[in-house]
Amino acid sequence: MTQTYMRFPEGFLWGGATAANQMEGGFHEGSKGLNIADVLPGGKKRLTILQEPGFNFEIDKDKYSYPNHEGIDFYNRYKEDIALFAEMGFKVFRMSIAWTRIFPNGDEQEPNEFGLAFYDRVFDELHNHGIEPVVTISHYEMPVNLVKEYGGWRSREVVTFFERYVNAIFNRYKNKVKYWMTFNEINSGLIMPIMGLGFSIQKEEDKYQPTFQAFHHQFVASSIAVKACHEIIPNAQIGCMIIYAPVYSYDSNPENVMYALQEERLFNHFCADVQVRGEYPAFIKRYFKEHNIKLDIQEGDLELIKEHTVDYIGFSYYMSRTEKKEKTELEKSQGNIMSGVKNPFLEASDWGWEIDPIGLRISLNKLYDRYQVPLFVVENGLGAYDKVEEDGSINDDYRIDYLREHIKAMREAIEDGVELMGYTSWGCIDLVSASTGEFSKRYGFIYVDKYDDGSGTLERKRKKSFFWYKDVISTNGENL
Ligand code: BGP
Repeated sequence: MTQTYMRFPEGFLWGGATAANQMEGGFHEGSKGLNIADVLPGGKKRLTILQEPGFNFEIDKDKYSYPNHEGIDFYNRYKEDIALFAEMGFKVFRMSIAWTRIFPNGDEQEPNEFGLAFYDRVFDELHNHGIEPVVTISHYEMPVNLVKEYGGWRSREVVTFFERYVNAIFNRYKNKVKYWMTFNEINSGLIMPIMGLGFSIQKEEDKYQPTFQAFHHQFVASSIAVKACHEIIPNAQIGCMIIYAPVYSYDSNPENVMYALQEERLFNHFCADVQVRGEYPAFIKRYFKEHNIKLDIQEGDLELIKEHTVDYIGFSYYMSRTEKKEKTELEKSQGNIMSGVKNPFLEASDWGWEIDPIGLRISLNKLYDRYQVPLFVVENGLGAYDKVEEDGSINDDYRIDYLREHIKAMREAIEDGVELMGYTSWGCIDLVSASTGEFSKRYGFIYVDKYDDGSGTLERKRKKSFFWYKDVISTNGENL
């Protein structure tokens, strides 16, 4: 019997996802200040810097001139890019606002008009094409001044600066943006504190007290944003955003099953529990005790967190993770930024990210079972090396295969009863990789002529997947 699939629900939000620091370029145009991505080197050493203790931010703006400073020059080419998204039929476009365009140093009293005006132009252009923006308020781009002067999210003062920032953007864009998200991949602070929490760990012990204090500040900031958003833009929806990678036990040894459960709760559920359920879960209280973590919680914080929970969960899904309590160096998976062991049933991308479409169905079901709020897959995709043929075509069938299987998995999850708002695949146009700072790790439907050594014309070209995705959207997921 052939299986018949339901269509995706009417109004399903198909689109693509990006982040300001990875695409805009124009890093000092419009009085923009420096953010974290502006002072990180590109290339292989970036991942080590992100994960290992000891990095010091330098505010030498000329030291690292590539790749984030130039990105793909969306700052000047946004009209052309948005026209291409419209050609694919995008209903939504996920992007972030660079905090440093609005408050260049983060701690000013008044917002920067040039920055505000830039996003007005982008939102207007999107609306001209019938595309709704989905905006991440903070996507790995904290102002460097807040990192240097205040210690990033370790400092309570940063909550006040963030409040000023969100009030400025909600008031300015209240008639232009209906879908918001607070912090991109907030749980990334557990594995990449520089990106997630705005500070670099100097020694192993920093993984505990300062890290979780910084999380607490972000949770308070997130609730302040949710409250302000609901007050200023009553018809808007605001979500959290987490990395979700279901954790499988390597085998049925209860020791490993328990270990996988603990890793899953800490990495996948801790942040969502606080932001969606509005309270610190029981398991984290035990973790705090065992690691001697004592949070400085001010009066009213817990009430604020309880009362102002998010409307939906946005999450990124790239891979699953397989865990074992004791693992040898040989067993460890290479490249999976969340660590774990190799899963013998899965193939991996060229960067070691294990490809697991069923894992997306599992993730959607686990999240929905636990939280019962609408879900939004706001990142998913395959980073791959692309080749431009002599006739100019780019035949990225591997990307189509990856996306097709993940879209099928979403369709299954919808059949399972999951409430899914939409799907914005990551890097719908090639952009700078967050973890490696490389250009050669491409995700796009649109190829950008730009290379790791900084050369390239920045010309845009439609890949084979461009036409495929266009068909997927126009048939609301029927033609895969
Ligand atoms: C997520 C980030 C994105 C993005 C993506 C792909 O973690 O939210 O910013 O870049 O992963 O990762 P990478 O660029 O490292 O391949």
